[in-house]
Amino acid sequence: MDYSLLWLNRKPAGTLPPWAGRLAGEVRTPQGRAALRELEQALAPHRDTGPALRLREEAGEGEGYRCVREGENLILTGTGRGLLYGTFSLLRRLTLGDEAFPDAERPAYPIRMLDHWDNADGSIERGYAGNSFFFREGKPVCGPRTRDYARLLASVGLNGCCLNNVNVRGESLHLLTGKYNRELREIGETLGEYGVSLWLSVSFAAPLEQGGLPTADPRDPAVRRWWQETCGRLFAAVPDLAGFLVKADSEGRAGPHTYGRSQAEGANLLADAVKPHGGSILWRCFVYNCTQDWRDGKTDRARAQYDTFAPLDGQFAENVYLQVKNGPVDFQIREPVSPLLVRLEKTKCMAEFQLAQEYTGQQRHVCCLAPVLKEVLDFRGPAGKVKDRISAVCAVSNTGGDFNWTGHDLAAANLYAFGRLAWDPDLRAEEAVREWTRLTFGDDPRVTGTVTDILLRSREVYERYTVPLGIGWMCVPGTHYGPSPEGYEYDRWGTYHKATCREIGVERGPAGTGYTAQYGPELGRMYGEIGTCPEELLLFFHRLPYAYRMKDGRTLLQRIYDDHFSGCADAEAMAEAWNTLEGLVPEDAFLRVRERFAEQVRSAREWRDVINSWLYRLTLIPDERGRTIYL
Ligand code: GCV
Repeated sequence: MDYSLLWLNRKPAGTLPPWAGRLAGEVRTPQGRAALRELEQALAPHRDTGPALRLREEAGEGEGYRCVREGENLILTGTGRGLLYGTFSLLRRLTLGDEAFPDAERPAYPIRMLDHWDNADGSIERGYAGNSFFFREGKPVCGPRTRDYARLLASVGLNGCCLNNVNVRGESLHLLTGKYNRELREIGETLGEYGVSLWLSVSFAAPLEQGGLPTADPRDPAVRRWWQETCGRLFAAVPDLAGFLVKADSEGRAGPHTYGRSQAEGANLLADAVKPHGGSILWRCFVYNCTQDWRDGKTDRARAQYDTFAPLDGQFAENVYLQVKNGPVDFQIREPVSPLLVRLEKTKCMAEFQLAQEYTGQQRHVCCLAPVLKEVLDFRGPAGKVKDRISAVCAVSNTGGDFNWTGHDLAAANLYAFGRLAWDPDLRAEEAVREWTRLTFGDDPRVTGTVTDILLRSREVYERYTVPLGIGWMCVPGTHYGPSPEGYEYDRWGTYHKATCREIGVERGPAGTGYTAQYGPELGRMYGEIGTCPEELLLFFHRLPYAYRMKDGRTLLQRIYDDHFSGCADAEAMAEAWNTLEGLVPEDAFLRVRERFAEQVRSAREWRDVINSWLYRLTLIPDERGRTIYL
């Protein structure tokens, strides 16, 4: 096989419970059959009589399962999908040697999915793990890898996948129009066997681009008819299709604003068209002015999404989910939680994370994002925790056609942890990471200890040697890899830190852009006052002089210098820690990760030197500890 099965490589071993020797069950659906097949493959049953694992399939739509002991038998009950999740849960627990099966489990959200930014030509926007396995030479493709991908997703509880890039271009535009219905149907069925629904990104301008209409105005009856007819044909031909993902009025893409209409009018147009087919619309909130003038001190990109969508709360159709990036700007290593996720009351929200490490080391650096997911899910707003308020969850996928799916072997932990937390947001980040480590590398405590330690520290280490304190955006424009402190300063994207020789940061409190008010009075006050603003976000919310004293007495500048030195030293230490695992983990994985660490260390040193030297030249304030900073 030219790819790994990741955490599914390991099977239950050692002494298994008596019921594991025999399987029995009447299964009717493709998912029920898939569950039975997984059990047969993993447990290799060898008895005809005696205690058994029995599957009882129920009718219905649910995804939960129940597990009870009857004498020496174990009975697993649920719909086909429920049986599938129950099966993977049992197998995971058996593999980990954990016999305490839960009585019942069900997922926290009905939609738990990955968004692929795959293009029809096989490339992947912000992809760091090879080419697409969904598209080759302009066409969707379905093969053994499609099924194994679905198995991987189902094994961690994920149930959806959007096949193509939200920037719908070129041949991808034809996914909507029938040209690839046969391929889509096949992919949909294959994913569907494992309970994974198929979603497609579509262009809001499709009536113009494909339909030959003069407009895509949501109020135009011909546009409405075009969407309805197109959806009628597509959903009939691709029965596993769950709906559309739409990036509108964003980064040059057309949307309802193009026609003077609201985001709600745009989303509801499509919601009406998919509704008769049981479909839903995932409508992205990533709407902001991307042609800003850096001299304009008033426009604050962080405000844009809330300003656009909050006044529309309650106006979206019931089959619309607003897809909200976890932070207000764009997947930086540290951002506050998007105010939309804590303030919308009458609209279904889907939190969007980014496993593709666009700004977090591009799968050349280890950067475990489980702590970021948890931070957002556990964040408490005025009406409760994010995890209790959202209705769905998704992440930009970090997968591609590489042997190990994620480029960096350790980046697979992000995929695993996202699935586990999407199913159960109460799980601790440490648990998800430890499970992944044990399923991937086995139970040698030297390995699990070292790998989990590397993973759990990695986000904070990356943050220190790149852009601490919430500054963000000091990366190379376009590629977003490597340091460029002023790369985005005079550009049109609205991502400025406005550093001078005296101060750095954008003031977003009441005396500045007023962004903090979007959180409501209590949180707004907390973020708006320098003394109560969490230090890790200080420069996201405030503009401060370099001489500002941090809580531990260091100056702001000294803290930034120190973070770069210590972050880089910790990256070096993580690389050394990995080297101690030679001979304890499979050699090919050891070598691949060692090579990535060499690049991470090189890049961390570059970040340290470029950022520190730039600040030293700007301020002429030396490092209090006299370390080398290049003038
Ligand atoms: C898919 C950022 C990325 C783009 C991405 C966009 C989005 O701007 O750099 O590559 O486009 O976010 O989320 O739509």
